Amino acid sequence: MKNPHPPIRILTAVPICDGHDSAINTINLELIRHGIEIIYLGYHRPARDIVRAAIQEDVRAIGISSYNGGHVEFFSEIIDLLRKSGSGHIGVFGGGGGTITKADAAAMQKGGVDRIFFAGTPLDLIMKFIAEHYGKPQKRLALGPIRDGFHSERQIAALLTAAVEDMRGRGSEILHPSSKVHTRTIGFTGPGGVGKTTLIDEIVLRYLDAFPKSRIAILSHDPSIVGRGALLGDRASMIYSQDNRVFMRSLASRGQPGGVAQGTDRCLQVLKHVKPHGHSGEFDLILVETVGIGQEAVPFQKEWVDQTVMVMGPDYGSRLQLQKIAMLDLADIVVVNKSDLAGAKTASLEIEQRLEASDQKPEIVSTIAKHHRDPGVDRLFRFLMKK
Ligand code: B12
Repeated sequence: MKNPHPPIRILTAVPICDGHDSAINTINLELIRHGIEIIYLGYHRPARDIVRAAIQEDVRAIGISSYNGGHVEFFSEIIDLLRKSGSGHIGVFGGGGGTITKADAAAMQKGGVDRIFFAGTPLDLIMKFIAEHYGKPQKRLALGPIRDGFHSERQIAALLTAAVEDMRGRGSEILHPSSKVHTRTIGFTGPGGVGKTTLIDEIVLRYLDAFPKSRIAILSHDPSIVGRGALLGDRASMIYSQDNRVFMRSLASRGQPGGVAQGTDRCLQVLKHVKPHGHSGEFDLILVETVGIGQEAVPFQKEWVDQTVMVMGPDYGSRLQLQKIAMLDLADIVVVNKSDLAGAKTASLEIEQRLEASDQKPEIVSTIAKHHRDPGVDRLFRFLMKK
């Protein structure tokens, strides 16, 4: 159903060479409490990564927390990059204790920053500012012409927003779905905390290396309750997915049970048919990450994905619990991640025994995704590329 008042989406981050993330973590929580969907990019982030992510996520504004100096230049670089990429409509605001002086703030606001908040500002005042400046429904920008059949990141982002909000018709003028889909789509699912995001990031690294001209899209889901905010934080733990050849979009489940969001199928349609600028055709690979799922969930419909990967950790309770996990009967590959933890060997054996009863006969791979160049992830990558 069309949502008349979709939540405000704001991207937050801490600049490069700055590890002061405690303030932004507090502010993020307060924003979420006020119904805002936060895409959090983490700390030590260069301006170009922040701007790229803000455009891809089609956010209303960027909030930056800056404590280590260089803020005048950093904020101005963000505004410059936004304007150059035709996204000057994205607001920029932020704060940074006593590091940002009143004189600096005045210069920054003159240069296009909407507002700088100083030490001691009550959080209520920040929420009021956001509601007043970014809370009103925005006039949708024209998507502009598609050049030679290719879509800019801003156009892809706007099409995805239309798909999420179920704005039928918007964007159809620039999306001409070809009947044949060339894109390979892989779905990753599994309980929360098993390392799906890190695993996907490592797969991205290998794909970008193996196919130097390829383009990847990632559709990532995090949980939220209807009418509430959400912390969409997968980008904060990704390194390789910040590459220029990767387009990532974070979706909140907005009360939809089962691991995905209401607009997931429409978003996949968009991603399978757009042709990103500077590429030879459609995206080569789409990776979908679900919310951390429960035993009953079967998040992917058959026609959505070409392969499904079920990611498990060694800690699932007991052998009996394994019998109840529906996705173990449906996955093409089962990954036992965090296989350096105690109990991982037993887990692999128990899962293997459990899978003997499944018709699907999936491959089992043990990985340690947090280890760079983990041979288990190499093996998983080979399985994924074999098909
Ligand atoms: C806590 C802290 C640390 C912690 C950081 C923990 C963490 N994970 O964040 C630790 C101890 C690790 C640390 C380390 C360092 N720190 Co330090 N740190 C501080 C301290 C004491 C408080 C900052 C803070 O979090 N305040 C809590 C927030 C909530 O309060 P606030 O700042 O008043 O925030 C309000 C507004 O600013 C605004 N706001 C802030 N951000 C945002 C964002 C948005 C979007 C919005 C809307 C509003 C907003 O809203 C808040 C609401 O009231 C400050 C001193 C200070 N008083 O600012 C120094 C300070 C920032 N640190 C400083 C320094 C030098 C360092 C180190 C380099 C020290 C060293 N030599 O190792 C390292 C660098 C670490 C790194 N990797 O970057 C200096 C920076 C000097 C400068 N820029 O010129 C400061 C100013 C201390 C000083 N006076 O020398 N630090």
